Amino acid sequence: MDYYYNFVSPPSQCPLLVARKLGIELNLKNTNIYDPAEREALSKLNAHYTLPMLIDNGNFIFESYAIVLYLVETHAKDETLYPKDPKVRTVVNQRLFFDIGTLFKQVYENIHMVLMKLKPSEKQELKLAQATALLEHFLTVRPYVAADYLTVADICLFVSVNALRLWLRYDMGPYPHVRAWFEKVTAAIPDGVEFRNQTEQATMAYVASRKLF
Ligand SMILES: N[C@@H](CCC(=O)N[C@@H](CS)C(=O)NCC(=O)O)C(=O)O
Repeated sequence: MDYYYNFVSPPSQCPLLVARKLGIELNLKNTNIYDPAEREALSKLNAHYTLPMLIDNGNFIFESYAIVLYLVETHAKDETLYPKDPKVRTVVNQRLFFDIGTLFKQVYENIHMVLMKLKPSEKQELKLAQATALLEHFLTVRPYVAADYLTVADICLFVSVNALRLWLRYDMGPYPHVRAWFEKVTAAIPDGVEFRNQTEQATMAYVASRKLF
């Protein structure tokens, strides 16, 4: 499977981690979306021009969580990462949609301001704090975001919280359950500590190259 991605981009990181957890080896195609030639080549494969994208047997899949679900549906040996029980699966889906439509959306908006060298507005900061508080609440109810065990929702939300730390240097002090869960998910992902270190180095190198902080 060819995987077009950029390591600095959080949406590219979720399928990478899920593939790692499932023991899938992806054919990695590191892509720079800002290079005109690479962008042109990507546009021929993906009308949305976005990373990440997976190609499997002529199947072109974009949207990171669609890729994540494709990987579990096609490769998971058991159903723990994406449980089949409709009651549990609904909670996993709800957390994924919460991330893409609320938490990561706010993280992304705030990162966008950083990339523009602007300060996020009070409203943006408030919305981000509210979304993070909601994640904290989920984790007061259960040890993982959707079940009593790790699911794909934990891996995707883990990437969003990692982006909060790296891109926004966010103060996680008020969110003790999120902090404890973040360490637990790090331990549950193969080479989770290494992933954190690598994303930190890659993000800091990018930030330095753009003189953002
Ligand atoms: N919802 C999409 C977001 C993908 C996305 O926005 N990717 C960015 C990189 S972080 C991108 O490719 N941007 C290029 C562009 O919009 O031109 C997903 O989860 O895959």
